Amino acid sequence: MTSFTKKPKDHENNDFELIVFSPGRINLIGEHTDYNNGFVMPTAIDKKIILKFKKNGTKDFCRIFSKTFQKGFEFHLDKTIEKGKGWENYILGVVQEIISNDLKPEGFDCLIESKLPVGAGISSSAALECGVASGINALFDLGLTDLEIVKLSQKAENEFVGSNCGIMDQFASVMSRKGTIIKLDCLNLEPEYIPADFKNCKLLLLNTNVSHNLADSDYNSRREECETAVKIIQNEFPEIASLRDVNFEILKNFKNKLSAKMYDRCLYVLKENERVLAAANELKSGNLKSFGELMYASHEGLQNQYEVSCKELDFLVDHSRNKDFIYGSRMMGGGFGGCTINLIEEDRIDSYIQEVSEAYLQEFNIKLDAISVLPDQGTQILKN
Ligand code: GAF
Repeated sequence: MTSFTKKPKDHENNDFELIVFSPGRINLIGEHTDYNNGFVMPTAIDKKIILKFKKNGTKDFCRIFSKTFQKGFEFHLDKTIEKGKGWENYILGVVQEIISNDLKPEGFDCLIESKLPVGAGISSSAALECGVASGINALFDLGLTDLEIVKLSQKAENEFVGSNCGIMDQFASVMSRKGTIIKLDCLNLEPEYIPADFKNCKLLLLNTNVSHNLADSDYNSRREECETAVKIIQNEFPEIASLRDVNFEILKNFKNKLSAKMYDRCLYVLKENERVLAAANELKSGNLKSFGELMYASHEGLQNQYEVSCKELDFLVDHSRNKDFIYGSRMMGGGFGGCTINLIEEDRIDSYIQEVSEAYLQEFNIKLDAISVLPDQGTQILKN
């Protein structure tokens, strides 16, 4: 694999055969539940990565250029693909996964432009993986279904990148429908599409602009803690496959057999699953205040029991409290930085952004970024 910084000359031409719009995602509630076979409520948003593809006439030579990073790299399609650095691996991992599925793409060029901030917790990585998988699939008529693209992209992130993520981000990026929120059962991957009717409110993301170093390893260790707890419970209940099968009573009986931390992690997951189910009903019934209270409760669990928040996120959530025009606020995504998601009355958004940005700057000397988001369609492909 070779890296370069100059955009290839023929990437100037507008002769790309197809354009893929691959969205980021938000998650209203249901954090760290996906890899425990639980429930989540994500959707794709109107901020996307745009990927242009064309065949380049070779059997196996591929060339990628990112307009955003002003960097590119080229590689050959091979059974074992050499690892690159950072963002390159999300692409290389997907290509490797496609090849190991015995599919036979040929050489291609790909030009990428991202409108998604990296490290903000809106899943630029899943958008990149799914965008690449969808583009190669369409360019070479490989016949992968949307769900296969979702699973293949997650596997690339797990095995090639080494981040043990669940399925939520890839599922939301590909399968979302405009104007709806998905209530996803991660056990059977059955989505329910709920109209995103937030009345006089909007969803506002506040990006802390911090992403703490240990995010990946701490994420993986949370997952391990849950899996170890399941193994301990399996000693007495072999039929239990994941935390999804554990109820509050069983968990209570294991309190002395699990470490205090492990017990807290599991308790959080069980409660968060309950909150997602309740939140879906509140959204369907239009009870936005109750919906918002569940968001606050979710944050509290993530902060104190699951311990994946950080002081910047906590500050933003605390700052939003006791304001009658903000119904709910919580950290979103894996944690340790990134964004909060806020359900806020539309006509108060501008003044709140100004006020909270000043307070945040004063507290941390960091600029806050506000991102208004709309629930949008999953992956879209335009053929030239
Ligand atoms: C990250 C992961 F990629 C998701 O699978 C999910 O676990 C999320 O963190 C936490 O809910 O975005």
